[in-house]
Amino acid sequence: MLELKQEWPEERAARYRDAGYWRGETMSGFLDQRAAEIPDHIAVVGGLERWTYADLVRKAQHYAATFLGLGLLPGDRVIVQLPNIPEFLSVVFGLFRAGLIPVFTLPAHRLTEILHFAEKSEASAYVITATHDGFDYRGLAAELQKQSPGLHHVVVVDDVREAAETPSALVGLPASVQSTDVAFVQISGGSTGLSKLIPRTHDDYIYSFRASAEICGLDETSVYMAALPVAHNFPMSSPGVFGALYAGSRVVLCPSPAADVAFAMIEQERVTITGLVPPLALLWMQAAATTQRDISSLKVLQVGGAKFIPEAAARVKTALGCTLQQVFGMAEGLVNYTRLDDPDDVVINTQGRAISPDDEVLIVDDLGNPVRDGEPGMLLTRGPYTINAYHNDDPANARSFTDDGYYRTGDIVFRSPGGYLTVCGRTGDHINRSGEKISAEEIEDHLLAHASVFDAAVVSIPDAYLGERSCAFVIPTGEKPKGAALKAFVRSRGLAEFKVPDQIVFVEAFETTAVGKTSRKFLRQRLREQFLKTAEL
Ligand code: OOB
Repeated sequence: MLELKQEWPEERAARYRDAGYWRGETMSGFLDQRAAEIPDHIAVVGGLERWTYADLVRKAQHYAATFLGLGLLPGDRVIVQLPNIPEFLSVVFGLFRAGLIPVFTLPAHRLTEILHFAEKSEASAYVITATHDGFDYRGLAAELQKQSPGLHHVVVVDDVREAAETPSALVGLPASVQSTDVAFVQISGGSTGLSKLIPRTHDDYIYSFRASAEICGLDETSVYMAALPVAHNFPMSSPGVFGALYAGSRVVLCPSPAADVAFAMIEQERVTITGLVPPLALLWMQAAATTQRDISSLKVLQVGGAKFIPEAAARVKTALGCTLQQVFGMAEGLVNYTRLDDPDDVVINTQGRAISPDDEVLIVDDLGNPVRDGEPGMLLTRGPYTINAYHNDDPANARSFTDDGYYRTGDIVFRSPGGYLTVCGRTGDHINRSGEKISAEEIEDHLLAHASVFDAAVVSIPDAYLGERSCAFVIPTGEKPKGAALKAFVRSRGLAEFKVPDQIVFVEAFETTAVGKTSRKFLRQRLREQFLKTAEL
């Protein structure tokens, strides 16, 4: 099994320790500490469950014992595909406690994606809920096991839930877990081809959410609600459920980000802070005008994952009666926040500034030379919680990191005084569809697998609601297939629904100058421009 690691050059690691960012804490360790300090404080609310910090630790112990009882060994990787239910936390903290490595996936992922994660991570177990949103995860698990022989165990939380009520033997933290070890694996947005695996260490991740919790003013009186899928880095750690637990706050797991469901939760639990992607923020603002629910407890609405346009950002305070916080982050590390006491102008027009004084942010032109403040350029970064390598992916590492360890974010930004960043666009060819990232290349490859597709190019098209939607330009081999049939074909390849092209446009040919693998980027750009020109007519 290929070792999972994430290492910083010793000089930088020493600096981060000296500065007090990396404190030697572990995921299991911090939760135990909180449970010792405030055992009876409510930690997690969701579904019909309401757990104290002591309950959460006990349930995590039970899961740790369950996993080790299956014969899993510390260091083994476990794919976790769970929605926003309390068991997400008992399972994940159970895995941490057992020294097992969660590999986080989204509930929307399907066979092709999970198979890829299972193979890349060499996972030996898969944790699911039986069904969610009408989808049968047991069926997916059965199919997965057929195709991935190394995946020996499937744990369905519905089957162990009842047993979790009975106290189990206390499972100690395996002595082998160090704060410099990889704690879990996150999944990249996948700008080129398939998603990459992002190993994060206890030290680096805990620093990012501890500092985030401070920036967001969380304490034991705060109530953080996860409305977005909790496996995503934003609701997980910015400050997310982990930051909230670190701060001794209450975590509310909302089963859906729909305004009616979420507003009921806000009213019931007196939620003080939550995070959304821009399209949902627009819907919430609309719904707030007529809601019967009392959402006055909400003090902070975070918006991130995709660009929030200033016109919409300016309306948050009046529409929802709370402070807006823009969040610009990435699963690879760097997270920027507007601060809660920033002037309106900064909160509305920028995506915030980095968490750490030691986040090194470089904005460079095509030749790699730094640009002046106010001028757009490519954002490169390194720091105490930004990774230095993806797992098991040399080509991606060669592309994504500079020789001196900067991560090429692919984002085009400009910097204003005080280090605030405004996102203007990106260099990569992915579609940011309502915060969900779709790799153009990945979808093109699926389209090309269809017998009637001679060539395909997938591009992002501006969309008033989604921010961007995906449009596939397709050259048919002979007779034109139906657009709906092609969409169904992509869906049948076992992909998350959000990756199915929103629109399919058939064309006879691509400009010859723009064809060929190396000029794919140019082709996509030309197609987008032509589409937008005709759309304006
Ligand atoms: C978050 O993480 P990822 O890994 O799904 O996506 C990262 C990318 C960024 O490189 C950028 O292209 C885009 O998403 N992005 C934004 C943005 N926040 C993220 N683009 C414009 N404005 C923003 N506010 O999306 C993520 C991770 C942690 C916290 C928040 C978001």
